[in-house]
Amino acid sequence: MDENIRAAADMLSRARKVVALTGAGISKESGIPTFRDAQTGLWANYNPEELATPSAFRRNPGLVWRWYDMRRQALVNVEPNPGHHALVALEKQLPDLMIVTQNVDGLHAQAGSRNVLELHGNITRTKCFDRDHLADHVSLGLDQPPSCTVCGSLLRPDVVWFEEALPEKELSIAFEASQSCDVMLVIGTSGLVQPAASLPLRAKRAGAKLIEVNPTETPISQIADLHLSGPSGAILPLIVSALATR
Ligand code: BV8
Repeated sequence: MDENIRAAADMLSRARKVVALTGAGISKESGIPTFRDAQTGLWANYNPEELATPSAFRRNPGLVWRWYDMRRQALVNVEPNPGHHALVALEKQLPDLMIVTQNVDGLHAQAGSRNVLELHGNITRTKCFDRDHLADHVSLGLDQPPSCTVCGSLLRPDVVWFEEALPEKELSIAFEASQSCDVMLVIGTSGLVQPAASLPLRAKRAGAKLIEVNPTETPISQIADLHLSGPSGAILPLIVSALATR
């Protein structure tokens, strides 16, 4: 592992532009279950991919609202972990670091990262279903979604559901950054959800080095130049200190 840490620091030391693509794995050590972790309690019988869709919300707005309310309540006592903080430290050494996250928990910004692109929105923001009117101060613990004060349609979390298009602006910035970076760190993602999962291949095809940080192999492992196997909260601080002491 030490050799791989040194090799990763070496690649980063030679990079001008770095992108860090993160998934649910980087938030696991903050206590947020990943999408592929089994759901527990009330939600054990539901598959996230079936709840995170417009059709699920149309069919049963209360159920979907309560699922997101539970996730928002869980966020109240959650802090960024050493993995998030390592990326803040990395940004100090590599000012041109961009974080492209699939996560909706807001932990990168909460840790202090300045250049964060949220591809799938943010669970702490709420908008209305019909016209995307943003709503603030929506209380936790409601059983049913409130109605928009502007147009009357139901409120929903400001996240990108399956079968919904990603925000055009963020996606084109992510595509451009993937195609122009020298190194892409791919951290804590199973690489299954499109179009985010296509970013590492875009980077590779454009000549970037890929460094994957994940306890398990993923489809991205096949094209990665380095696979550092382990939790990002342990591995990222090692990479950052190896880079700082070069
Ligand atoms: C779209 C917000 C089109 C909601 C999420 C091809 C092209 C385009 C679309 C598709 C396509 N094929 C299929 C599709 C449809 C679909 C899709 O990809 N389906 C998959 C399931 C096959 N894609 C879409 O629907 C996207 N929309 O393309 O629209 C379109 C165009 C025009 C007009 C209309 C439509 C929308 C996708 C976004 C969905 N929303 N989130 C919410 O959060 O509730 S995705 C959601 O799942 C998360 O945000 C996250 O992105 C994803 C989960 O993935 P990961 O982050 O990778 O997490 P996962 O649990 O899978 O893995 C965790 C990893 O961490 C594991 O590898 C594990 O080993 C590792 N790990 C564990 N512990 C640690 C760790 N790593 C490091 N440290 C640790 N300690």
